[in-house]
Amino acid sequence: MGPSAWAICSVLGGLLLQGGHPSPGPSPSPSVPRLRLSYRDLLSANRSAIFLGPRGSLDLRAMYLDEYRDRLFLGGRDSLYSLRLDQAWPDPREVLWPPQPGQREECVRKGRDPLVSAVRREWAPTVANDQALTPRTECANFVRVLQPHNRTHLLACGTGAFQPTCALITVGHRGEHVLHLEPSSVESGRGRCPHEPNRPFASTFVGGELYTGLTADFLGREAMIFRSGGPRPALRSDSDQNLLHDPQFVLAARIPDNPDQDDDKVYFFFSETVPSPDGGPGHVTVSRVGRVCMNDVGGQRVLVNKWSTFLKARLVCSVPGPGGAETHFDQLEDVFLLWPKAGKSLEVYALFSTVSAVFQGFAVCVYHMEDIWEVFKGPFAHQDGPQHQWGPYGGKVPFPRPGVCPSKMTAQPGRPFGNTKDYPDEVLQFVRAHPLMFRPVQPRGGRPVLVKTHLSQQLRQIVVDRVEAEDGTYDVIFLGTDSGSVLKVIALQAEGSAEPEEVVLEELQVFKGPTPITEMEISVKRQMLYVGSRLGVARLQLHQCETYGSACAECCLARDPYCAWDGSSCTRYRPGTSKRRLRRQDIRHGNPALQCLAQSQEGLVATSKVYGTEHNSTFLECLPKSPQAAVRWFLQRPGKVGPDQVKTDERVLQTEQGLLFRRLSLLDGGTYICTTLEHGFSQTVVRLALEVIAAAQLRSLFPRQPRPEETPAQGGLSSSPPKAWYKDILQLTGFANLPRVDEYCERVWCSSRSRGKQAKGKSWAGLELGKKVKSRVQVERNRTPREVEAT
Ligand SMILES: *[C@@H]1O[C@H](CO)[C@@H](O)[C@H](O)[C@H]1NC(C)=O
Ligand SMILES: *[C@@H]1O[C@H](CO)[C@@H](O)[C@H](O)[C@H]1NC(C)=O
Ligand SMILES: CC(=O)N[C@H]1CO[C@H](CO)[C@@H](O)[C@@H]1O
Repeated sequence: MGPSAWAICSVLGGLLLQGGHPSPGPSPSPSVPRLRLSYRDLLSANRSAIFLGPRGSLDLRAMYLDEYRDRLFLGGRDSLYSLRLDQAWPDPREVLWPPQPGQREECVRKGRDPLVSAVRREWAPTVANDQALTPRTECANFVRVLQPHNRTHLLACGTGAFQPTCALITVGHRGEHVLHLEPSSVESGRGRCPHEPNRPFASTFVGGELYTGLTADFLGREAMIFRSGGPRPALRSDSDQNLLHDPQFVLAARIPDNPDQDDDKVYFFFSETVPSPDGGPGHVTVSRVGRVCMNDVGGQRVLVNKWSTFLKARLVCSVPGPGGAETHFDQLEDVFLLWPKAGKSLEVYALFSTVSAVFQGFAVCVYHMEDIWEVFKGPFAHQDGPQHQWGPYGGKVPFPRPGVCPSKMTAQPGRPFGNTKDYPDEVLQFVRAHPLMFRPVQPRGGRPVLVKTHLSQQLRQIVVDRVEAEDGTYDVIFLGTDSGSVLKVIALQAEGSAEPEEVVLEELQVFKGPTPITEMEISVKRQMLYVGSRLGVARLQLHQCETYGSACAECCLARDPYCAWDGSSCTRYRPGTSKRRLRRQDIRHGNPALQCLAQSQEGLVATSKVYGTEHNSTFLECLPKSPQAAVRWFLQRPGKVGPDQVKTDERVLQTEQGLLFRRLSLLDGGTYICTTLEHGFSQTVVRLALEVIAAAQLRSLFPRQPRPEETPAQGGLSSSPPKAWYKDILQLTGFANLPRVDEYCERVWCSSRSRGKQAKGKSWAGLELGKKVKSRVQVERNRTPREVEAT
């Protein structure tokens, strides 16, 4: 480990210590999700629905959420789909779009096939690893562009087996559900779609033109920002200047700077691998925001048909360490634009990862668009001096200021500068030589809103919803992981603390297997998240408040801004409704003691009777809903005043699932109370009255009888009480064998229910003996089957 690696580790060590609560006892870290829902939980609760296409996998590469038409468009391998959002899911329309005749064969011949690996090695040094693993499948048409062309058509572009192709897709007017490809519109997609299915790529369709950030050649080396498709000549980056260093594009979007439409720009978010900035050896990864004017038409003599307004700046997302050293998160993973209500400035939520080989960390930083504008108004970066260090450009900056759009602002008497072709050569030369701003863009608050450093999975996608709750406005962050799950998180800014408190509300396993999430779109109107992976797409409800439980305290402890206690259940919180005063919600502190005074927790939990036998093991189950809660057991002995906390030792163990007695003693009898402590709020989960049956008493009850195998199967059992097998049952009731015990008892005893006693429970009830020997307790509680499965 080099010295820099040590620095990073110690910084993060400090960070974790600051962030974590050094609380004693078994209280897990707050970044443990409060609720984990499995793939099947989500489906069975109708929280999610999945579309994997007719072949079981779409090989999805593009997704476009069209809220105007209420449609979701999907681009896969050799196919396109349309799903309706407002009706039964999925009801798809499909268009097959394979490569043009001969293209697949040519692709294979050109070396995108493992058999021609010699050629391939020579050709593909820059091809990313994941592509190299699946070369044969690259020779297909992966749809990577899906953009609204006009009211009736979409523009779609695909890799076309390494010959990018575009076409118009008829999607019909609003309310219609049609999808077909216009054969006459098929044309080359060079510059509009990358050749490769997996290389990072961004596009946006604005003002009748498509803006793309991509590598536009077969070898994947010529990185550029490209504009095409309108009546104007296509415009591209100046490749001589090396303006982009191996960029990985994440997002492209039109963002108006001010009400003057002439000043509108398209912004690109990406990371680059640049030569070490301090003149040292090697390369470093940095994240960027870049922009071009929409009314850029290139220069007259310089930069002909090239961008004349392109500028870029660094996006910084770092955590200060104890010694002043910063830990940087430099690899941009995803960007989400949080469009404001009128009068406020746009906020840019960006998800970053570290590029360090030593540890894997992720951070979310938020940038105000105003801060980005300020940086573009600031000094240009200039490389000078003996070591070619970077510094602010100190000389005279020509007019119009390089990088500004031709508009009223640039007009001067006699020199209107109506378009970039009018700009003096001097201005174009300057922008060509100084595309980088000197100052980096700092995040809001100077630090990330979220840092995750010890995750078992990686974070890939981010979507944010601004939610109004009773005690304020919260940004709910949805993070898509590489294991097919979505984390729902809020970051609370505690008063008087620089560090935000992170609350992971839910972890939702959207896809069955561990497939990386590659797309995520939110529909605030529908309160839905559309989550895409290579396999397909899932529709996921943003919230399902009843899942948190049926008690006020559970609803309150969930701290979900979408949910509140309405007096009888945990439901969606809607600000400004007439029932407002009845609503109980406390996101900031999650303190049910204040919010749920009327609710008596003790009263809600009934005492269940449990039997155990002397000298034998027994298990008292207690599964709290939240893994964040600390579990404590108390014992109320008959005749004693108050309950005492259960003392654990070698004989009595506290496990994650409950209390295990290795060998029961007659003195263990009494009422056991399992409580959870969370945010200072104590809650009773289970009350169990344990009665210990003396060994001698049991022996006298059941003399030795034949084993179950020796008795006739089915029907023969009902005539005599099944006393015979109690010893087998007792042997089996070690808690590792539980499923088998249930199975066994089902088989052996349930057939004897016909004796007339109406059985209540699944396997034991209705049989006196069963009740007595049962050592694992099926406690009647508010847990539904899916919660059991989720734990
Ligand atoms: C499942 O959820 C969808 C979307 O919210 C809804 O339209 C549908 O009626 C629900 N189905 C059931 C059976 O609850
Ligand atoms: C959309 O564009 C297509 C192709 O240019 C054209 O045929 C169609 O009429 C246009 N639709 C509308 C509503 O303008
Ligand atoms: C009273 C009783 O049935 N005790 C049993 C407890 O478990 C052991 C084996 O673990 C048996 O041998 C005892 O009979």
